[in-house]
Amino acid sequence: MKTALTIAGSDPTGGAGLQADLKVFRAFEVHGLAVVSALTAQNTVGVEHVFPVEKDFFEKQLDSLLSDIKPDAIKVGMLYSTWAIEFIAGVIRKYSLSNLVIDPVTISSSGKSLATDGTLDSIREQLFPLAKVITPNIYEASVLTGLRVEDKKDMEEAAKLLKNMGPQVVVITGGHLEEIALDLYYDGEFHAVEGGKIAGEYHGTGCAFSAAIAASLALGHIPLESVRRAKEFINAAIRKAYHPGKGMGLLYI
Ligand code: PXL
Repeated sequence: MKTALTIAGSDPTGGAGLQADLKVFRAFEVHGLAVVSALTAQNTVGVEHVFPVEKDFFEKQLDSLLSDIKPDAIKVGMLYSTWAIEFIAGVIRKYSLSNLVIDPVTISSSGKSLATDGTLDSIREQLFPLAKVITPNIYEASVLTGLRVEDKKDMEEAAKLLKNMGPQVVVITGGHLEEIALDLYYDGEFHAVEGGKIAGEYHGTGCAFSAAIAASLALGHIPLESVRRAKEFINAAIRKAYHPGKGMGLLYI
């Protein structure tokens, strides 16, 4: 059995965060490992509170796990604290880990901040050079590059800048822009990733998408194939989404 590790926040709704990631890993028949960066108190309407794990204990989780198991892929989601990033970069080098997927999470779909000041800069500087795939949405791509990313041309320009920051592959998800039903894949060349739009009104689409890419990489697929499989998986999950609460829909994963 291949293994994939998520380093992410806890979401009690099970729609995003590490709970969603573990379900995605299971759906891909990859054994899921999870290290918690922060707890959240939230429901389908929105994120109410964030409680970061203590630094020392965050590091103990990773050290203990990685001294025993070498994951076939890693997905990094919500980190919240800047210090977590330096430590993750350190263990990736120490344990020669590959197939790193970075979802540079900044805010929840309901608008709550899921990162502290400097987190995104630090992710860009320390984790992007180690990453196989990064999956910013249009908003995150704007913050990371300083460009206003509003149409396909902007997305292409941002993808080139992001690729220069070190990752092998950049996937900018366009689901948050009404006019753009497009995910842009760039590895030095642009590739079409078909399959409709990953809509923003469902909770956790970004989490599930990056987890699915990591699972597929863990299984040995190349990045383009992994992203295509992930996109197909998310589209199926959106088609079967449900509304157990009063707010956003949750994916069938
Ligand atoms: O989708 C971003 C995200 C990531 N991680 C956690 C979250 C959310 C959004 O709410 O709660 C834990």
